[in-house]
Amino acid sequence: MAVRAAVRDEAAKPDGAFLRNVVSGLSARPKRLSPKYFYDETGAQLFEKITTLPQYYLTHCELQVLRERAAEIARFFPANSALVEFGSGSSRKVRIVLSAAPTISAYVPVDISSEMLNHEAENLRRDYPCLNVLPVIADIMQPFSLPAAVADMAHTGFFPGSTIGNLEPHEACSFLRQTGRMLGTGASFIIGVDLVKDAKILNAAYNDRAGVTAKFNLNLLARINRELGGNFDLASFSHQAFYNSERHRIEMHLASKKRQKVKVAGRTFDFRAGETIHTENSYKYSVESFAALARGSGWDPVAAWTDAGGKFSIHALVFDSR
Ligand code: AVJ
Repeated sequence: MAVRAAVRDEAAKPDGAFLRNVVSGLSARPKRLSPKYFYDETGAQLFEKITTLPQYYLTHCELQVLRERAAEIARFFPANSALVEFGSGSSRKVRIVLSAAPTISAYVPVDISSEMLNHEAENLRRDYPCLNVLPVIADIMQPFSLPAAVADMAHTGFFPGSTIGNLEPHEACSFLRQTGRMLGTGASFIIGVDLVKDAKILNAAYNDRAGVTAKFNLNLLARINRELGGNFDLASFSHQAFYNSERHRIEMHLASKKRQKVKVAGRTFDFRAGETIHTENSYKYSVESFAALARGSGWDPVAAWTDAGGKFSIHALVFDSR
């Protein structure tokens, strides 16, 4: 109970970091905003809807690999170990792992969005009564402490969804190093990584016909209006997403349809017609290029599985701090 109370207090704090990111990002050229702020309650719901779209193959393919390889993945969870999930969101994927690996005695979901975190923690406590569920509200890109209750256990990281693709490759490298130090020598890490593929498939996944991805992108402006007193007119910005093949990444932007001024927290920002705010990168790797990145970050890539169509990969890494 004490854990849940602490979690609620943390969530009530106004997020000064969000204001700072918005002011510095809208003052920069080109303008940019961090994708971690997509996930307020509305954004998290819109993202869940994206994962059900037929064009958004990432989730379907990753679930297929998790189901097919659950027994092999379960071997990376030693007896009485703790599973630490980075950016947990909905618990659909971790349930497959928990059901296949009864050796897991503690589950530490880490997420920046507290609503979903607490809700999913409740459901998991109900469905896995022997599991110690210890949620942590934190920005996974910043160092954070593991709960004291899991300090002496073996740790296995779980980072599904290709969220690591939001990072620049050099940032992914520092993230992996930092995570290795936190999980400890001998720890394993199970990571979902989206693969480079035909640009048509990639572009379709980020430009769905129902317009949910557009809503998800525009919700960032709505969130600025709600939380930071902004006056963005959502109708005068449009969703843009395209594959940048030189850099192996999907880029998402919000483009101003006209010349305009927008106010946020008492400051004015000017937009040229067509000027964009860069809101997200989603890097794509080959199985080999990701294994090389892991190797360069202190991890041994020991296994990699893909779905039948070769669209999505799950890697198993073991930390070896030479
Ligand atoms: C959650 C970061 C993996 O990059 O595919 C989905 C977010 N953005 N549609 C991704 C997202 C647009 C997603 N990640």
